Amino acid sequence: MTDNTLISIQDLTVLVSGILTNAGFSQPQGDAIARTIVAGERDACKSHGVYRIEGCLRTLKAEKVNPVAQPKVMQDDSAVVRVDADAGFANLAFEMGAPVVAERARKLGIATLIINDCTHFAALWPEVETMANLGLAAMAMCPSYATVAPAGGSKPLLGTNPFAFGWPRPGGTPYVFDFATSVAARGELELYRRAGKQLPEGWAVDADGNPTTDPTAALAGAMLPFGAHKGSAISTMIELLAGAMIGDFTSPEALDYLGTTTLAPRHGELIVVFDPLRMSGGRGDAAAKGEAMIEAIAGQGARLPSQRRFTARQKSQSVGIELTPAEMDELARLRDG
Ligand code: NDP
Ligand code: PYC
Repeated sequence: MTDNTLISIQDLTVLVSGILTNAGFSQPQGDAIARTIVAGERDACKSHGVYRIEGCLRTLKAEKVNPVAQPKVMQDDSAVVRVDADAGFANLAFEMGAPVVAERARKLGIATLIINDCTHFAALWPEVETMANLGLAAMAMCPSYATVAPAGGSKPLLGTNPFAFGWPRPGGTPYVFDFATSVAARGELELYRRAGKQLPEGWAVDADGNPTTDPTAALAGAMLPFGAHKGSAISTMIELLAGAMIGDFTSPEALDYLGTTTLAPRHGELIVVFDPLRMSGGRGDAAAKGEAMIEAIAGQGARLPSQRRFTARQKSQSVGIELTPAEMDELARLRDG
């Protein structure tokens, strides 16, 4: 028996949205941010769940995000759909752009959703899962702020630059992965620090470039890319495609703009959407071939990415989201204060 509380997805969404709108976010902004935060908590993604509310409020207080932003969707007949997020959080901008880019991808086979001038504090699986639930494959990526040393370097330059991929599966949950291109998300380091735990080796270096397992020294130093030169190159690609190419901040520019890593980062986001039906060009059944590959992976006993998340989601949907007394106290403090 624990002292944990079970709260329904609906009740937690109303509570989080209320905290955000009381703080000054418009209803559409507050609702979209709340949906994303609660989806993270529902899926046991603690590093992007209710713990992020405080960061959203800090970013608002520092006047680094527009709480009443009205995103504008811009489209022509090309494959590029652009949403100007109006300096707001990315969540509402994505929700507005998603049906438009899905329609474009169905028409052209491939389309991109570019979100400019947004603040992004969240995971990227909501983006690719939304597309997969519409029968579309998608890749999503964005820079962050400079906190990661390139392989062979020792100073923060790259962001933790997340990359996500989604593939629709007939009649089931999609194949989705979503990871930071650093060894771990920065949110994880902060959770280790709060828990008073040492980091695993190989995650970070301190401010002098020496390997460290102390989360405080790591937060003051640099995180490391996953997979050495390979993760470093993928992270660089994200800086180029989802920063330089779309006319938005790279991670060092985002850090310069903010002047701190304690606020949510401002930059852009790139989502590339494919219609597997159109892309296969009649050369076989893409969905069936995809299923054969995914089932063969699972058939070896390997766990599919997002499986943990989908299991957590099922539990949350049936019994509610489990929050600790400390998390409930924090929510009450934010609501009342
Ligand atoms: P994890 O390492 O926790 O997970 C990465 C992916 O791998 C997930 O899809 C996960 O599925 C899957 N996975 C984990 N373990 C296994 C396994 N043993 N076998 C198969 N698949 C596995 O993610 P990170 O810590 O790198 O990133 C966490 C989140 O942080 C991401 O959602 C990312 O988008 C977000 N982030 C956001 C940033 C931003 O600027 N907005 C910056 C950096 C990160 P499952 O979830 O089911 O465990
Ligand atoms: O967890 O690395 C992270 C992160 C950075 C910005 C948002 N999330």
